[in-house]
Order: sequence, then C-alpha cells, then structure tokens
Amino acid sequence: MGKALQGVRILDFTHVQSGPTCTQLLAWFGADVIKVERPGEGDITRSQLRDLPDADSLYFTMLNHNKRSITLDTKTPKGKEVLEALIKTCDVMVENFAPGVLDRMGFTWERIQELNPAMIVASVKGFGPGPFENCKVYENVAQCAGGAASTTGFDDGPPMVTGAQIGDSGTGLHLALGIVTALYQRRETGRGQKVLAAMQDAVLNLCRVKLRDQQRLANGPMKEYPQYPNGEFGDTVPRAGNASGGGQPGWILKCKGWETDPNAYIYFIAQAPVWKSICKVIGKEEWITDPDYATPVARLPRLMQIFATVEEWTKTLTKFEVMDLLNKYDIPCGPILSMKEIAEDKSLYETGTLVEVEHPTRGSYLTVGNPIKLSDSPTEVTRSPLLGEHTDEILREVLGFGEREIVEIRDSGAIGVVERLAAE
Ligand code: CAO
Repeated sequence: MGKALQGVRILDFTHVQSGPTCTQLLAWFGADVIKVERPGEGDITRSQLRDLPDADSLYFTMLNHNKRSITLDTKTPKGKEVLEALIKTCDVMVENFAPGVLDRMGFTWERIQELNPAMIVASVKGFGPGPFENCKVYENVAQCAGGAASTTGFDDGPPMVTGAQIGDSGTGLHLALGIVTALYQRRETGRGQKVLAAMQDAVLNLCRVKLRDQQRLANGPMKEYPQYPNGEFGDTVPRAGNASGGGQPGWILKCKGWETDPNAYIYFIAQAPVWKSICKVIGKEEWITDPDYATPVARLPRLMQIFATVEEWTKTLTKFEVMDLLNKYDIPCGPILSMKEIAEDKSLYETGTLVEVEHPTRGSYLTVGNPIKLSDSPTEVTRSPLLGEHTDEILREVLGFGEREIVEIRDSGAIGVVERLAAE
C-alpha cells in the first residue's frame, strides 16, 4: 500500500526533541527523511541519558524512527557542497537550530531560494519575532513562557511544569501541520515558503482555555475553580489544581490502595446530564431532588464537598472497578495510569500505539508508534539510523555522486573520520 507522503523528501537538519518529533511524523506518513548530523557526535541526544554504554540512547531512538542518517560537516567547503546538493533535491528543510545558526553557516533563506525556489524551510524557534527572539529555548522554558507553568499546580504551591512535552513535541506537531499545509499550497504556486512554529506560540495555543479564563476573570469569579467560593481570585488566572478546564467539573479522587500506590486515583467528572446516575451509584439518591445539589449552579459552591463524598465511595474500590462501574452509566472518568501500566496494556500494541522495535546495538526496546492513524497510509515503525549509516547510500543514490567524487568528499573530512572507518 502507498504512503500519504510518498515522494516527499525531507532534509532533516533537526536535533534534540522538537524538530525530530516533527520529521519522525513525516517519515511515518511516508516521506523520505534524510537526517544530516555532525560527524563524530551526531544529534546530541544520541549520547544523552544513556542507559546502555555505546548504544544510542532511548532519547534518540524514540524520536528518530524511519529516517536515514548522513554525517556532514556543513562548515567545510565540501560539506557545504553536499548540503547544497541536498537542498536542490529535497522538498522541505526542517531545522531547529538556535536563531542565526543557519545564516552563519551560509544558508540564509535567500541562498536556499537561489538553490531551490520550491524548497519549504520549516523552523522551530523558541520565540517568534520580538524581545526574546534570539534566545535558546528548551522544553520547560517554553512551558513557562507559553503560560502553562503559571496555570499548572495548586494554588498554594509554586508554578509547575507538566510531564507532557508540550513545548517540544507539541511544537513539532504544529510544525508538521505547517509543512503539509505548505506542501499543499505549493501544488498551486510552485513556490516554497518559510514555516515557523515558535515554542512559546505552540504552548500558548495549547493553553488557549487559560487565556479564555483570563478574560472571564474580569466579569467575576470563575465558579468551576477550586478558589470558589471561599478562596481569593487575583488579577490573573490562578492555578486550578486538578479542576477541569472545560464546563464539566472534575477532580482526582483516591481509590483503594492509595496509601501505598501513588497512582491509585481516578479522574472523576460530575457531568450534569448523568447527575442522577452519579447520585445512585454512590448511594446519595437524596441529592437528586435536594435543591442544594439538584442543579449544576447549585452544586458549584459545593463541588469540593461533593468530590469528597464521591471519594469516600471510590476509596472502597480499585480505580479499574470504579472505571467499570461508572462507565456502565456513561459517567465520564479516567484511571490514573502509570507508565508501567501503559507499557503493559496489550490493546495499545494491537493498535500500533505501542511498538517493540529491534535495534542492532541495544536489542529490543519499546516505543510509542504513530498516534495518528490513516486508513490508506499505514505506519510501519522501523528503527532509528546509526550515526552516518546511510552516508554512502545518500551520496550515491540520492545525490548521484560517482565513486571518485565520494572518495574526494571522504578525503576532505566532510563526512568525518569515524564514519569513514565504519564505511570501510
Ligand atoms: N556541521 C557543522 N556544524 C554544525 C552541524 C553540522 N552538521 N550541525 C550543527 N552545527 C553547529 C551549528 O552551526 C552551530 O554552530 P555556531 O553556533 O557556531 O553557528 C552549533 O552546531 C550549535 O547549534 P545550536 O546553537 O542550535 O545548538 P546548541 O546545542 O547550542 O543549542 C538549542 C540547542 C536546542 C537550545 C538550540 O538549538 C535552540 O534554541 N533551538 C531552537 C529551539 C528548539 O528547538 N528547542 C528545543 C530543543 S528540544 O528540548
């Protein structure tokens, strides 16, 4: 079966997490992704957080599936020549260098356009144009600057970052959409264009509901927040603990075993249409008609007390028993799943969301597959490339260099000594 992005060739000049998540998605949709790495070290994540000596880290392997790797020192004259040849033959360049790096390398937007006017140049940067545009940015910096940290955590605690990599992987997702959109537009115009996803912007986009709340604040307290009715609201959106960001109140409740199991909890949502069922399941049928509890508006000032009552019930059952019981009545809830529990969930393997991958130097490892399923473009997850594994293949087959030219490139040092030895 064909792949959605078959025939699209990506010059993947990305590193660390944000850029690689984007190009990995494009590879899963069938693009030919050629990762350009510095000779010797390659993408810095190959050696970061290593769990096995001399094997590419899980950090790297889990972000670079289905790609090919070429090593190239793009600051040498020969390296520049090869990069130029790649620019001429690829449809998209994706990069997430610090601001100014590409220009310093000699590959300005104008130069790239000269070489290939149809090339789409897609970039992740920490910030868009403005006071911070020249800053280097990592995940948590973006979470803080995009409004996520100030609105995450509990009211009486410090700002908090979240484990979900909304700054890196979240921006990679945004960039991938920008790239396919630009490819679509190119079909009409024949021209390339710049695509920018700033990490601050991507995080803010994901925090859209909090900017909504900033404006609601001017019109009175937000009644679904735990600060209502007894706490204080200042002039900015407060941290809402585990309150729901939508119109249905929710909270995290203890389940059986919570004293020893840090994840024996369930997210419970007091959805209005199933209020009667909730009352019946937890044994509080009198709340169905009690005017203090019967309507959503009446319940708002009592939410914490209601959750505490429901918790007395959830504490008598495991989170999975609660899940089963509540779902019988269509009461929305979600067990707090640990990474161990997720890794053991067979259904996630069946859908390809979790995948076991074989790797020549680290053996078998578990990874997250493509979370986006296309019925006509199935994803087969293949392992990440070793550093420079496809250097010769790309020089020969993609760029059409002959043996003499390849030897010349090697002898110039542009593809690096280690890779040269590996190739011999
Ligand atoms: N050949 C020769 N040189 C190369 C090369 C290659 N193949 N690949 C990279 N380099 C050089 C660059 O030219 C640059 O050199 P100069 O500084 O002399 O111009 C150098 O490597 C370092 O690039 P960098 O500044 O991007 O890397 P860093 O480790 O210092 O910073 C990061 C990393 C992520 C903070 C920065 O790249 C950045 O802010 N990127 C944009 C935001 C982003 O994506 N952040 C998410 C990171 S994931 O958490």
